[in-house]
Amino acid sequence: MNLSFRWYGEQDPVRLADIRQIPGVRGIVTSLHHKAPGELWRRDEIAAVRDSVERAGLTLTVIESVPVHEDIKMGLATRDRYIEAYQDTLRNLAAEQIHTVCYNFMPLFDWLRTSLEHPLPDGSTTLAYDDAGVDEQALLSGALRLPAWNLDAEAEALIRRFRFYQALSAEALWEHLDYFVQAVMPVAKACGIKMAIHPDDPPWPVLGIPRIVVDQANLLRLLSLYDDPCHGLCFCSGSLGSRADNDLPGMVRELGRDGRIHFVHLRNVRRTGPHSFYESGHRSADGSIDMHAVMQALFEVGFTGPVRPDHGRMVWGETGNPGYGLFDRALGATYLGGLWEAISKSSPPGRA
Ligand code: DNO
Repeated sequence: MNLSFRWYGEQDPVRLADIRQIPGVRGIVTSLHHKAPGELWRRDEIAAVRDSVERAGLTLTVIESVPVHEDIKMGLATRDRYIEAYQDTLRNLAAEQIHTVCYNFMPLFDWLRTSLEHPLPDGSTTLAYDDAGVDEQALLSGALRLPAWNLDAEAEALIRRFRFYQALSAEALWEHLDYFVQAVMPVAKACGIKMAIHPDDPPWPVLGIPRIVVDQANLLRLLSLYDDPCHGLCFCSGSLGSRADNDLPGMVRELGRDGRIHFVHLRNVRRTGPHSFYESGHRSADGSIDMHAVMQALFEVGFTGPVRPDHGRMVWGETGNPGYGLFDRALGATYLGGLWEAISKSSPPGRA
């Protein structure tokens, strides 16, 4: 397991030098955050980010993400030009020795929460979601924003896209995803890049907008669209685990046994209803997910790739990007590293 940490670039209040001091963390997960979706990433721009990570004594393990332009998700005629840019960006990343790329296929909003400062009894705050609290107005007016959203559309275009997706069937979204997969995976395969799709978060349709990367059946369907190891998954325990019917260790065993899990996000959630949850601390005891069982399954399928502690709570008065402070994610990293050490040492030699 290659313990890594997400860094939002030079704008991130968490510095590479801080990350370097977290026990066991040597990998960095980042992106070219200044680039708009659909824009080509040049080699010199990629090299500059990689070099700044390396100067800090760390290694750039994963690009999260190369965002997929909305026209591709909407299946518009203009998508081909953005797909070409995507293919060239992958070639440039490979030429700069970057071999794992995360992306998602969520219409418009990427991960979504209804509260960014949900108070916990210990005095920390966390991110929370409740279907009942999703406010269409707040989403469309820009009153709610999360760091992952690359909304390049003006208000009017945003509303138009929103209505477009509400009228789009899940099957049509599958077709758009398939079109993207068929165009991009041969390039990824040829240049030695592992593509890791992130599940939808939350993993169900929101406000009538379809979400399809949500459970084991759909993940298997997705993998079968292009049956090659380059076309794989980012297994995110927090996203998938916000649904009680997702058996996470079972999913790791099923989806990971042929080396199709390329990247893992580990965090815990406390489910508070069928479509509501808050993000707890990483420990199994704090949320609804048995983190030990998930890691045991990863160990058993021989997973050795990059893992990052995902979101953290805000603790000790820290402020910063929602979910992406330093302190609680660092606690998560040491906890996960400890679990992994215990699992590896208690397993018979020869296993993973
Ligand atoms: C949230 C993240 C997601 C993820 C993208 C991948 O914190 O896990 O925003 O980066 O969905 O494309």
